[in-house]
Amino acid sequence: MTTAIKQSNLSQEQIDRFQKDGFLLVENFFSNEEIDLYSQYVDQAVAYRTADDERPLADKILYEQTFTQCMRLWEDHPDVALFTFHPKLCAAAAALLKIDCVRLWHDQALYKESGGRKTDAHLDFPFWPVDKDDLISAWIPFADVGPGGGVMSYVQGSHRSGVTEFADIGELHDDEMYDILSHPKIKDLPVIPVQAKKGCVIFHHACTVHLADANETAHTRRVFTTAYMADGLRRSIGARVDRYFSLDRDNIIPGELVKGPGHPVAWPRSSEKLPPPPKILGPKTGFGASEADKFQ
Ligand SMILES: O=C(O)CCC(=O)C(=O)O
Repeated sequence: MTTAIKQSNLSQEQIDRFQKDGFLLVENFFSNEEIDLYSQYVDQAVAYRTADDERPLADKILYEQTFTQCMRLWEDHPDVALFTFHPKLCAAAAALLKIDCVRLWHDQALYKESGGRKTDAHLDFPFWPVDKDDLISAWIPFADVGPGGGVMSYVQGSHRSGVTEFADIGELHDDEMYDILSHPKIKDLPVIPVQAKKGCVIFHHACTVHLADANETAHTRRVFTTAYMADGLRRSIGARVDRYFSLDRDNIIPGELVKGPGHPVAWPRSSEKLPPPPKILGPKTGFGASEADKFQ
């Protein structure tokens, strides 16, 4: 833990705040030079993944009107892996979760097009079929995100409310939309908008309720996110979704430990060498389930 705190450059005060609030804005986490370099890699990866899709926003399904999602970019774009497994970022995940070892859960680009709808309020944990909620996301914008540009908001302290209900984003799972902000244990908690400057990272816990505004600007809101999980989590038994691409691919059945090529150790790593990517790739865009066949 102490090495993680040191390598992440976080203070004890920041770690305590994350534990209390369920989210943490860290300004100047990356230098402008780092973001310029990594954003080029992610832009190229997203361009490759979306090259065959010429649909205007209005022709997309509601979920896709929220953002263009490209998951597991590190697997087919080795340059992006430098970002996903950035030692300072992975150490910060371990330090904030107060654990000694984290694995990668996933990375993804979330590009909210100009005119893209709001991101409905939700928490991540019910989307991810694991038995405990020791997971954390890092939300990394490639340019300033200000009012009208898809700003994120977090419900302060909601990760400690005990609420783990599933709230869908843009009818992804065809569920009826559920306004989690009106949940009796959530409705009186403060909703905190967090404007983001280039170079910052906003961390949030898997049980923190969060949402984003629509993108009313003329530009795509380009964001990369990474999620890390405590080593030792198991695939949940009786999860609401029985298919999950990265777990099915590594033959991890309910009750088994989550590990393997799709979920390598992200921190600590004994060598500079990046983990080798899995051999089978998932869908190019979207949340996906067992859709490896769609990749080609
Ligand atoms: O970027 C967004 O609009 C939503 C992000 C989100 O839901 C997440 O990072 O978990």
